[in-house]
Amino acid sequence: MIRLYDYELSGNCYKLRLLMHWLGLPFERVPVDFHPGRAHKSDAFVQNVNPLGQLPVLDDDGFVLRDAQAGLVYLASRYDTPGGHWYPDDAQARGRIQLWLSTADDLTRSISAVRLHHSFGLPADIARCEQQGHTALRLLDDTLAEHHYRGQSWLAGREPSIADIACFPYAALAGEARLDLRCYPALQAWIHAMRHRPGFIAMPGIIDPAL
Ligand SMILES: N[C@@H](CCC(=O)N[C@@H](CS)C(=O)NCC(=O)O)C(=O)O
Repeated sequence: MIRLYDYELSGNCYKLRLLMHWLGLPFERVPVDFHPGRAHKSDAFVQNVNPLGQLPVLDDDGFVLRDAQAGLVYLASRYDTPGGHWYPDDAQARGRIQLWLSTADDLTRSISAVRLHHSFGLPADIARCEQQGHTALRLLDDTLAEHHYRGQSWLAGREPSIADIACFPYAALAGEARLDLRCYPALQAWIHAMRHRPGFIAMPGIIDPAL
């Protein structure tokens, strides 16, 4: 059984919940009191689960893996159907996906940091993070607009991949970081398309259009 060390409000944990849902994988959630408990920084967590004191962490029958992007690569490689679209077996597609997995980390360092500051009062260099957040959102918007002209709706191809899942949460949660998405129309259309994919699941701050 797969276990996910999880926090309901974490966009990084949500990435793995979303992929496991779309893959139809059963999993057990191990709730971690990120706020206010800071349980991810406890001695027990740092010594036994993740030395970096971060969420999410996957445990697949004793194979323990920290980092949301690493988790997406692992789960899609291990559990997607042969020929599946989440992490295609194609060198160029994987190169493009890796590019967006790196951008996803930029979104965590920028938009997630501002959101945690506004929500929980955690310290952050707001001006710098806002500027970096907008840089990443602009890059996503420009890319998606260009892809749209070529009849391609997703970040790394004609089908959604783990690149889309990795970048989705903190782009969709930008409003909670008080970043205005109105100047990113292609990005907004992509968020809409993600939310309307069959089998989509929500998280607080990202609404399920079916509900
Ligand atoms: N690169 C990591 C970053 C994970 C991360 O920053 N997680 C947040 C929760 S969403 C966290 O644990 N923050 C506490 C910290 O960085 O000390 C990943 O993608 O999983």
